[in-house]
Amino acid sequence: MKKIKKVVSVLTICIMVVTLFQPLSANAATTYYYVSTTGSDSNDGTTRATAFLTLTKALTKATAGTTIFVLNGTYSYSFTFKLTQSGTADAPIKILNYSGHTPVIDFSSQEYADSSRGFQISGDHWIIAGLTITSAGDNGIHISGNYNRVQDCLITKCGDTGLQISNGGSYNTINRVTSTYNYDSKTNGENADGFAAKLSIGPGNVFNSCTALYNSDDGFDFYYATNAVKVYNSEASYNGVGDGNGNGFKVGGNYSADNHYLEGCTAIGNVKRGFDQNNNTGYVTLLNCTGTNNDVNFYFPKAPSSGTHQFTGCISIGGTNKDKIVGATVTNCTFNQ
Ligand SMILES: [Ca+2]
Ligand SMILES: [Ca+2]
Ligand SMILES: [Ca+2]
Repeated sequence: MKKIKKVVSVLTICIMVVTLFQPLSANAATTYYYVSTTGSDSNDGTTRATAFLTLTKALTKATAGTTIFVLNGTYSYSFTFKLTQSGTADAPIKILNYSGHTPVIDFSSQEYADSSRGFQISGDHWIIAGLTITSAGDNGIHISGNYNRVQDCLITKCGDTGLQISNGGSYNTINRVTSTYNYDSKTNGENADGFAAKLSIGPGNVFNSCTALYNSDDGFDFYYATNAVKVYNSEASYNGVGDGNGNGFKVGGNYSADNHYLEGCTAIGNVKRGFDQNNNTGYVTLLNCTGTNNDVNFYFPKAPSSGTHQFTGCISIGGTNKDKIVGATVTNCTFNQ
């Protein structure tokens, strides 16, 4: 009995020592802050009852492992949130809606200018989820960093592309984001896409179940991406306003050879093309993609410089002008040629 007691007390001491000397990183992984329209920036921000008033204040606390919960309400900002710090793979930095809440981040007081983005993510390992982001002077979200994730957000009424990856951004994942009614009014709509991964991105960028509707330029634009993008189960419909190009999925540009992959994607009622090669000299894979009632549903008029386009299980329905399919291996598709 004595022996058992001794073992138990030794164990207790061991547990206490372990608890006392837990590495700091374990604590860092559980740091939560709250932002509320009824909060105050002189609070400590660590509970709902002592929430901060501004996201600006919460972001001054953000290091690897920080989670910032944003509660219901509209938060108006006239400047860009520059997310320059980085999380890690195990401890990303998160900006999330508080469970069941639908906060709106409103940038309508921003100047209409190329520098007026809503969130500019040049850091790595950020997660932004559950926010409505509206009326930025330029992009709602611009990503040039790596391993970031944006999901379950609505991005709308921005003065340029809703969500853009550029400048080498790599391994970013965009899940279930809707980007709609983005419109660059001063240039009569020629630039604002729903989503863009264009102008020199890095590898590994993926869009899952995203929707681009009623944007002035293109739904998805991969102009001069210089690396392949993957898109799954996404929709680009009714894009094209004013001087906008009005393509659903613009999968190339500037004669860059980028072997993009699209699976289960749908393009309906875009002013110009549902799926548009746009001078991509690489080959594009389209698996189970459908174009319906675009001016042209599938427009691939040029053979790739190497390889062949891989079109499988694709369907073209309606459309004002005929599809153009050149240099493709076509399997089980119904094109209108
Ligand atoms: Ca712009
Ligand atoms: Ca354009
Ligand atoms: Ca475009």
